[in-house]
Amino acid sequence: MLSAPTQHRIALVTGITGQDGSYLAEFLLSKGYDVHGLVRRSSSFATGRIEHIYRDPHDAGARLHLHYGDLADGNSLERVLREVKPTEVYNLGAQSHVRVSFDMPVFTADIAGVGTLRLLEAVRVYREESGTPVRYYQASSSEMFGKVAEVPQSESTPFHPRSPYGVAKVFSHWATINYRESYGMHASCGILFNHESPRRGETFVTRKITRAVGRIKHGLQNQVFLGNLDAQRDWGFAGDYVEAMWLMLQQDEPDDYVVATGKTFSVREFAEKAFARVGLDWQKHVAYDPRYNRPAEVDLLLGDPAKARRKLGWEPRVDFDGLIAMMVDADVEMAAREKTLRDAGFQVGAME
Ligand code: NAP
Ligand code: F7E
Repeated sequence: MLSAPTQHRIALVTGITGQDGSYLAEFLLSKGYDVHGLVRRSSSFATGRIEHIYRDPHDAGARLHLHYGDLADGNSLERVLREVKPTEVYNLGAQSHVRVSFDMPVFTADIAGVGTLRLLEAVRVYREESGTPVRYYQASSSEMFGKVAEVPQSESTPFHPRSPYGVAKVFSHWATINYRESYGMHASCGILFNHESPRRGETFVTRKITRAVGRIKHGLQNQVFLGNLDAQRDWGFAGDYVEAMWLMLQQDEPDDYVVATGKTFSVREFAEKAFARVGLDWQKHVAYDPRYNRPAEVDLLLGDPAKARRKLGWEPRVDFDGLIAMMVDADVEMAAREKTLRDAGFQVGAME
């Protein structure tokens, strides 16, 4: 059941510069929130996904505020909470790449695992000291199901993570539930299955494929190297999924929800359809490179979103074909701009 807002709504979002953070910021601003984002210091700007909000001709830009802080630094979290005085906190910050988590397991555990605990603890103290009833969202992941115990996966499916990332997310998931049960915090976990968009990081498989399709179409490259084509994922659209995050925090009671489409496809099917969208045969352009395999793989993810549908009234709007069309079309346009730059003598390239 939706609870009516009783006060001016202020959201604090960690991971605001990421894919989900950018869609969530847009969504919350459209609902009238003041949105505050935690950004970490780096030598170049990481704000490309939210820059357009500042250029918004209406007042949304004025309601978006950024604060330096890091999930590795508990003091910065405490300071930002005191400054912002949020009514809702969305913890989306993480080292979110599964393959990279095998290369940087301790860092991944520190940010995606212990970082959550630092934030929960800072929220607990802030809430007790200020008497403000803060609501908390935790970005849990279908990677927690890993070597799946059943198909489809629901809120009651046991976890069996297969990567340092998945292990860290299980820790965060249970830490969040523990704070809910120990301190009566309104803390909810969204167990989100893979969700993508034109803003998806370029090293995740969907975006890597659609970037390659755009660049191959415009003659900027000829091949893309991929790992395991047999892996199956339940892929949705990030713009749909951030609404589910918000809905969880509008309920009277905190809870945990699977957010998914209820359909699964292989990496091979994604590649086939993405290349077909621009009239290309994927088999002529996709090559195998074992470097992209993982020490332990998650073979099949398929979510059961029945609880989110029933209790939140949430439904995904974009299907698999719609997602591929949206991503390919955006990346074909991006490659056209790259080509113009290349033809004008600038160096352009894409990271794998
Ligand atoms: P993303 O694009 O990789 O964004 C991650 C965000 O976390 C970025 O804003 C990043 O900042 C920030 N971050 C990284 N290290 C940090 C640190 N030490 N302190 C503070 N912030 C830090 O990820 P996403 O796809 O938007 O996913 C959002 C969240 O949902 C993540 O927690 C992810 O693990 C989880 N999740 C994602 C999916 C999915 O399919 N997308 C599914 C389930 C769960 P920089 O921009 O500075 O790097
Ligand atoms: O891999 C296979 C790979 O990196 C998907 C994160 O957002 O979703 C994401 O994690 C599949 C895997 O996403 C390549 O082996 C083949 O089976 O796009 P991905 P992911 O690992 O599922 C979950 C829900 C999260 O929570 C994470 O934060 O594709 N695959 N060839 C490849 N993957 C990549 N990245 N690159 C390849 O070349």
